[in-house]
Amino acid sequence: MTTATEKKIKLNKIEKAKAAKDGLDIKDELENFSKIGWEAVDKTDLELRLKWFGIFYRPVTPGKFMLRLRIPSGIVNSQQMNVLAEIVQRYGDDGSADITTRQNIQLRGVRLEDIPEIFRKLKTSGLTSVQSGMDNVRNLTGSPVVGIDPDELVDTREIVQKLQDMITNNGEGNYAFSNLPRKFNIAVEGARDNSIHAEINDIAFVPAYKEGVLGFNVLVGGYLSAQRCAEAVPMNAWVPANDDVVELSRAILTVYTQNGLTEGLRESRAKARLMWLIDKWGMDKFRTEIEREFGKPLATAAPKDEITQDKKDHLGIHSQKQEGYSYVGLHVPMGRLSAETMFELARLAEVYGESEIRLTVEQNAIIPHIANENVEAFLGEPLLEKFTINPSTLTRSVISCTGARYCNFAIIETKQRALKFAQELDEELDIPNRVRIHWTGCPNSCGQAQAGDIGLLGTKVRKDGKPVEGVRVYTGGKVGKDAKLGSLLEKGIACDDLKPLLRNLLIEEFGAKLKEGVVIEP
Ligand code: SRM
Ligand code: SF4
Repeated sequence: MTTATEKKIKLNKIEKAKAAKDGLDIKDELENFSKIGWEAVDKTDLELRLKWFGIFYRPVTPGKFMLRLRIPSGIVNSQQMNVLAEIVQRYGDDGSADITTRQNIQLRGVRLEDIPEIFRKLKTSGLTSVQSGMDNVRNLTGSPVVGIDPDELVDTREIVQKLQDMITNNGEGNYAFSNLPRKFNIAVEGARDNSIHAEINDIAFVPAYKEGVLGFNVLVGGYLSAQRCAEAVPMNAWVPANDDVVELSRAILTVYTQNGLTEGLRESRAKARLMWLIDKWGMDKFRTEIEREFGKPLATAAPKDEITQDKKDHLGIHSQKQEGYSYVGLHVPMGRLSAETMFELARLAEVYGESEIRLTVEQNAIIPHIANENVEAFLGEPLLEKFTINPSTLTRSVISCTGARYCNFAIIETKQRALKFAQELDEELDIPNRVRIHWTGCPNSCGQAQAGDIGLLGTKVRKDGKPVEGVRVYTGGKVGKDAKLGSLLEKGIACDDLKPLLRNLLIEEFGAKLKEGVVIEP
């Protein structure tokens, strides 16, 4: 075997750690970690390898871990939600959960000593957190209204579940894909509104007809990062809506991981995402290599895809394709859940629906399958005062990454600030249409600043000679049909000075008007 040294490849630090011991190798040590306590765990196991099981050491809250689940297409049942709520409840004020920008759930406050028991409970309820962090395939996204959307083209649930089972070896961990050169995002869209943000996924399957058969065109290489943001590009491939989606994903992951070393992807973390391989090879060679691994000829792309709608946010009451039933989208401020609200979501899904809750990439929740005659009673439930169905314009669409409260990469606090700005500007302005403001605490862009109508990305700026929390401002991000990334408008403004800038932007670019009686001091 040719070693990295022979080829004079300088592995980066993370690659060296993975080569020494795969993240999945600590599976049998978790029980022991729980006994010896987090302070005694080897530093690399603690800060790195635990992430292969979705367990994130948080330097901001040492000893209180974050646990990232996998919730394919954001579909969770009430029994599972109750299990997650119980875990969070155990940690009192430290316990909470977040709905993430990949329609996933992360739990906060988790103690290492409880992990074996938590994992037993997750397994029994059909959940897993395996390979949800670091150089693995992240939560698989899909339409949050899959199977219930009257405009749906493909019901992708079975495909997405099979994809997750292939990637994670049915939740047991899969060494074939546990040492990718970098993180990897896959999305499978069955609706017309590009609810998955196809353009920012390493692989995105978007619905398209080929010779009258419904399947998917394939986009590859999309990602956001501190160094580079790239929109996914067409691979000139089409697959039918069946197991070929799983097999093509397997082929792409295999080619990516097996060529990582020789093609330089394991040298610099900043140049390791799939797009770098595509750049290096060119699309023709990339496609040929994938086709070889796929084991049969790939059909060329359908001439057009079926993404014909603007992106929906799914809030409010909507008719389902099942006659007589509705789904109701609830606004979860900043995606943050407490044990109490999680129990309530589970209860409402049981009482009014079919024990199912859906999560969205806008960090909100949907309760589907409510008989139309029960919708009114549902709307009267106390939880709907907190998680409303029609929040004011900016509050409705604001999303945010974790930020400084828990994330050590954060340059600024995000969630509280995002909500406050949205609420205050909603008080001042009448805004005719939705404006999606995306906050992200650092250039990693977990809050997808470049996808927002307005994107705010945390940075440090100088004010009165001192460094203070600020943001870079992006505008022009478009989602849904003809999605595109936004561009930089302002390279640094102190958060304290941001409100007038946002107000002016909303007035000049988004048709907002000052509400009657509102006077702004110059
Ligand atoms: Fe992210 C790293 C949170 C979606 C790009 N992301 C992190 C870490 C793990 C850093 C850390 O160890 O502290 C953050 C954990 C903070 C915490 O305690 O919650 C973190 N990312 C998040 C979440 C929770 C943001 C949110 O509040 O919703 C999202 C979890 C998704 C999930 O369920 O798996 C999240 N991250 C994203 C997205 C958006 C997306 O996938 O649509 C992106 C941009 C898209 C992409 O990846 O191409 C994103 N996160 C990053 C990056 C930059 C990746 C790169 O190639 O450079 C990092 C840093 C890294 O990987 O080195 C990062
Ligand atoms: Fe943390 Fe930065 Fe991601 Fe926000 S964007 S969660 S601050 S890594």
